[in-house]
Amino acid sequence: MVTNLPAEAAAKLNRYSEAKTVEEKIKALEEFLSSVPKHKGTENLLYWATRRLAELREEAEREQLRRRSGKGSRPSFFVEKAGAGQVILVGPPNSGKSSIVARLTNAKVLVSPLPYSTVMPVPGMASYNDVQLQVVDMPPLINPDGSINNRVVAMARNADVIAVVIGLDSEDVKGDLERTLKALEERGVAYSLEKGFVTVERKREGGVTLIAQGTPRFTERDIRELLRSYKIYHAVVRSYGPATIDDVEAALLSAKVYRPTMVVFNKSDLPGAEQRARETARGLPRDVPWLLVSAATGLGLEGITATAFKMLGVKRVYTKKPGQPPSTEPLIVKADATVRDVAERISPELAKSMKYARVWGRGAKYGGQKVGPDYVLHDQDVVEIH
Ligand SMILES: Nc1nc2c(ncn2[C@@H]2O[C@H](COP(=O)(O)OP(=O)(O)OP(=O)(O)O)[C@@H](O)[C@H]2O)c(=O)[nH]1
Ligand SMILES: [Mg+2]
Repeated sequence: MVTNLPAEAAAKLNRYSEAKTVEEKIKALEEFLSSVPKHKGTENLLYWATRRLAELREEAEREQLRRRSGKGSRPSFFVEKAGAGQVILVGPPNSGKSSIVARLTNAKVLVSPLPYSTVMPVPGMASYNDVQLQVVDMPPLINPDGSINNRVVAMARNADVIAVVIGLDSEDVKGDLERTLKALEERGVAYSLEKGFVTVERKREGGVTLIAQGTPRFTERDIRELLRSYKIYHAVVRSYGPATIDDVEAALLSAKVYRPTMVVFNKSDLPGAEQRARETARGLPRDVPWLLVSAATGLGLEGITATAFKMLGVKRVYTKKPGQPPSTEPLIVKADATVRDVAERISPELAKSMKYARVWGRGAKYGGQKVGPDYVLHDQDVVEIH
């Protein structure tokens, strides 16, 4: 259903999109909400806007806490990112989240047979080859009273990768997984692009372009009409899976985010566990990989860091100077990084003055191949910039 937004509300939404600080965003969104008429056609919009407002308010509170941090402040629930990316462990109580973090990192975490033993997130660093990943132990996603822990959701929305941890000793493994994924989805964390997801990138010119992967439940014309009602005339809309027009509205409010997600079935050491995991995993979308691990024996745990690294879409690049061996510490770069990007990381001057580079690695035709600044690097390439 296409929302017929009054001009006033559309203008307020634009103010929200342009707002820079959290405070400005909150104010703009409050004004937007009060100017949207309440009827069937605006139901979803109101839902997403209210969600987003709650999230922004939490963000503001976090920022305030951080500013006040120092003596006497209560510990913050929020965990600053470190290393090449943040992987957070999300799931039902007792599934073994703390046990996994204890195995993968040096962090001091509490492992206990009692449910709800973890009450605050605890970060640790895990190494994958020579890359450091942050792995965060979390309290259970769903509270004892059945409500969703908002602060866990806030962390999930900010994380780089989500690992959903399910204990194979549970009486309802399938239900545990479904409830966890549903709670994430409901709170605006899309865990699979195959379920439908949209991004809207505003432009200055060029009209509205739709780039669709999968089969969206709307036409290019629906999109134009919807965006026009928001006074948006130039944008690139990317749609994944069976996305709906509601997903477009969620995208306008940044109320829905996609977070690469894997499912970790833990306690595979128990009898019959593997069979249960296989049956449960059958319904998962193809872009949600699953793993079988045991925090008790250590089996399969390195798969968590390896999968996270793949999902982060980063690469390790080793730089070297002519006549010298490559650096031992890699530079962590984005998946599509070029030689120029690497030069930029070393120094902006080098990026400007560089002529060519020599590359050793998987993509190179021969060791020391001469390439230009636009050459796209592979994981573990060695680069020498001239
Ligand atoms: N058999 C077996 N038991 C495990 C395994 N991993 C964890 N456990 C046990 O499961 C119980 C819960 O482990 P925790 O790591 O505290 O679970 P959690 O997910 O952090 O629990 P909450 O913090 O309450 O959400 C403990 O008694 C662990 O010893 C495993 O791989 N196999
Ligand atoms: Mg725990």
